[in-house]
Amino acid sequence: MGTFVVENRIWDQAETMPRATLAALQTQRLREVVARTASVPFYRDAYAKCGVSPDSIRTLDDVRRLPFTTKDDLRQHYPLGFLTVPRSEIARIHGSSGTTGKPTFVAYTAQDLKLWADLCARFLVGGGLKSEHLVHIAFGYGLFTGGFGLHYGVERVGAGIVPAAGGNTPRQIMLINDLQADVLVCTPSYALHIAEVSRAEGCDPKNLPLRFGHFGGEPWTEEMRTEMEREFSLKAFNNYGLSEVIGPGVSGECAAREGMHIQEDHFIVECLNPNTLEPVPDGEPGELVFTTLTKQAMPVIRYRTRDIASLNRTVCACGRTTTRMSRVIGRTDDMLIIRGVNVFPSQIEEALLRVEGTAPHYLIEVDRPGTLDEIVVRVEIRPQQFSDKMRELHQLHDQIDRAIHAITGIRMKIELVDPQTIERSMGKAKRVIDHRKEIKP
Ligand code: DLL
Repeated sequence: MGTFVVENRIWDQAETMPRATLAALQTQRLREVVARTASVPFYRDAYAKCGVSPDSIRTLDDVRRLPFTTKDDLRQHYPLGFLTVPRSEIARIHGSSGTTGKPTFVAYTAQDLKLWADLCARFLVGGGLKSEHLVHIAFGYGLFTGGFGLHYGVERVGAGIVPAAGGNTPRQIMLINDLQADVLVCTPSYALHIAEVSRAEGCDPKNLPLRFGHFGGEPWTEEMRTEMEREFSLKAFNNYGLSEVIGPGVSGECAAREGMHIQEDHFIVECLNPNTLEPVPDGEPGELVFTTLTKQAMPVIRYRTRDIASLNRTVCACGRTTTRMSRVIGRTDDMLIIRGVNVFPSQIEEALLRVEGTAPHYLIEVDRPGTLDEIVVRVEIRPQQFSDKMRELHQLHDQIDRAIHAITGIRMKIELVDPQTIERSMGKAKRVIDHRKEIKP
């Protein structure tokens, strides 16, 4: 049983459906989405190859007969080759925050936008949002799904919104303070940055009026949650999503905060071994794969997220019957392989946050100067820990070295850097620079 930190509230009774009813609904919806997507040449060809038709979908397990969709498939049909409705029905277009090349676009009909707002309302209410709250949204408003997605979710619940968007942190703090916002919505790394700037300006973040935080859009750790809750004196909730599937609203934590509830009446989730593409047992990490069941403009079938997490199908203390996913522990593509060992940046972060005196700002640089991979972790020390005593700095260095070794099993080069020297981001933090990718064989 989870420990409740906020009142347990459920937005939509669909979240508590008996599993058998849910399975029947999912199967019916799966059949419908297979029929709808057959108008997309990519799926039409793929279905012909796999020998599936809507009528051949009889049970939920039949999802495994369907073809996968990857980001690369979307790229190859740039810009809107996966559209299943006439262009005139498009109500909005968003794009994924790709760091290289062109974005991948996702289209929504008016009904998709309504569904999206409802799905965001579900996790927001699960994490304590009430109509009397004022919510400060510091996500970018634009092609990125974070700003608009959360905005309409909050609006659906009936709470007030300060659409601050990203940038100008001192001004964000002024707005939070002057308007007395109760809830902060942004990436976890930006929330920590707000705390830090507030402190630098002589305002203890605890004195900000914030009481709840809904953070998502990038990986974070339990240690970061502890840090954030201590800094701001708020309750922090995790929510997950990706543009290709709908944006934020795919899953989110409830008051029990023991995993993020996947909105399974609208998405089928699978957790697969990324190499064999066979399902992994519950509780074991694998790649999450989502099929959208009800999206109209651009449904995706078995979309490979590259996100690594595990699933938990046990019943939650909150009463929801939906499967929960763990935190995302990494991506198949930011997974670093250092001298043969798989390392996720989140493991390094976990190690750093265990050591008193380090700030949650770090940069991992990987290189291969000769034949061996070399990894350097630059980590900021806290201003209050800043010391010119060599002995203390050595001690800190050794503690970090031991913590990283204990968690990842490998030794990395640690460089302690001055406070405020690692670049801050307004959106998703950049944690890894892999110079090896620049080396062409
Ligand atoms: O980041 C959607 C979103 C916005 C979710 C705001 C939550 C809040 P994309 O830009 O397409 O969409 O990036 C999706 O971000 O595949 C994950 O790797 C990562 N991600 C999103 N939420 C989380 C989270 C949005 N809570 C990619 N924990 C996903 C870990 C997350 N990673």
